[in-house]
Amino acid sequence: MAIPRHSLRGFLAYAKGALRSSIDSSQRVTLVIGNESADLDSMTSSVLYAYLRSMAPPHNAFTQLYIPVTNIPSSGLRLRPEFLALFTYANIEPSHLITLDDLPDLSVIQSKLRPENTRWILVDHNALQGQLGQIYSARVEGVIDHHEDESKVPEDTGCEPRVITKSGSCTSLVTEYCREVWDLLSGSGTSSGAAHGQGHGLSDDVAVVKFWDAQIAQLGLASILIDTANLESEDKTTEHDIRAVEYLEAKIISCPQLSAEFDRSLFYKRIDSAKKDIAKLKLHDILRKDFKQWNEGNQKLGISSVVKPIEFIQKKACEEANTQPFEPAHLEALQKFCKDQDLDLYAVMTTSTSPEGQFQRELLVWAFNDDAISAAKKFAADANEELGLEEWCDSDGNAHENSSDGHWRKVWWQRKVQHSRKRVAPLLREAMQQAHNGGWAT
Ligand SMILES: [Mn+2]
Repeated sequence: MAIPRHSLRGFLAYAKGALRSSIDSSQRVTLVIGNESADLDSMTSSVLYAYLRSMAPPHNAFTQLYIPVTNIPSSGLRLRPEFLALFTYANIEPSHLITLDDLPDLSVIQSKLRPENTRWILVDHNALQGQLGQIYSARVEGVIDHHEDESKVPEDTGCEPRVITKSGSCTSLVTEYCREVWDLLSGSGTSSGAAHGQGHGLSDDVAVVKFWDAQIAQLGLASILIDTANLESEDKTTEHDIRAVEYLEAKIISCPQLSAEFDRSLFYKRIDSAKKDIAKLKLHDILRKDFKQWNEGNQKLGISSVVKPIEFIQKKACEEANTQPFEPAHLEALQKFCKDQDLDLYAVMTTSTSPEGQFQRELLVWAFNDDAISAAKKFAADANEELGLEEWCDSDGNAHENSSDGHWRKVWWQRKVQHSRKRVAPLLREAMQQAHNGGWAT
């Protein structure tokens, strides 16, 4: 039997407790996990899917309960001010979110959470990375994603989805996949029996369910608006996003407590400015807060996405190192980050707005050994046109290409701004594979 209808807050508390007792008593669990950058889209995709699916699981589901996991330790939540801003709309707190801290420690996870007792559904990625991937990849039996298909999830996923398609936000695809079930649930809210006495001052169950629906709809809506710039980015917005926004907005508008107040653009602006409010964070945290890594052969690639320009990184590093502006403190900071992460090849992708109001991207690539240098140079040559790479100069007019001590580093403007890490990562990985196969001589 499906679990009764809860508020999101109630559901997360229930799921967290159920996960703990399933681990303690070696019971089956179904985990819905976003990618390791744990951005807003990954978090809301897993929460939305797990929440709706748990209220109406398919009849042959592995378990009735679907547990949403945000793919970072809970300490990472403080690096994501947009999460905190959004949580207030959904009446949840950081402690409600289920994170890697709620899974057994990696050193013992295999014995405490036996692979055969688990089923994994991937949202916002389609290949389970890192140690979790090494242990549980064969237990992945469902995916909803908008990244390039790595062909790691089996073609036949049984009663779970295998949806990998282009969209601005993965949350749009989750919304689309679940909307039929959600409509049924909203219609049957009065018979759930879970909606009594919730203290909202609402007189009937229908109103309570509408309020819960509106809370979760705001959670989903935030990601889609962030990922498509309030549906205004032509490069990113797809039909999936437009339809999902209409659907979620309708849920918010039909809730009497919220309909009068709700203003989509204002809502977007609030979450977006929270996301960009990273001035208080340490540079190290800024680099790791939206970070992804991959292994190609014996080489490790890492890419940080940063919502501020390189100039911001330079200033931040100088402040922290207490040096004069424009001394290369940021290079030391970046290099230390790479060392900590044990990277052979590193990229920083920045996004910012020009003084004229244009969306812009910079790309820094840094290779730390000969193989990585071959790959980086191959990438620079092959991807030059597709990404619109153009030499970047700092405010003194100096280009930023450096080759010394067995390193190579270069910074570009990426003029084809439609290409996010979703495209840049595969291009770098391809160059690494080809350089590794000896197809390129330095
Ligand atoms: Mn995404």
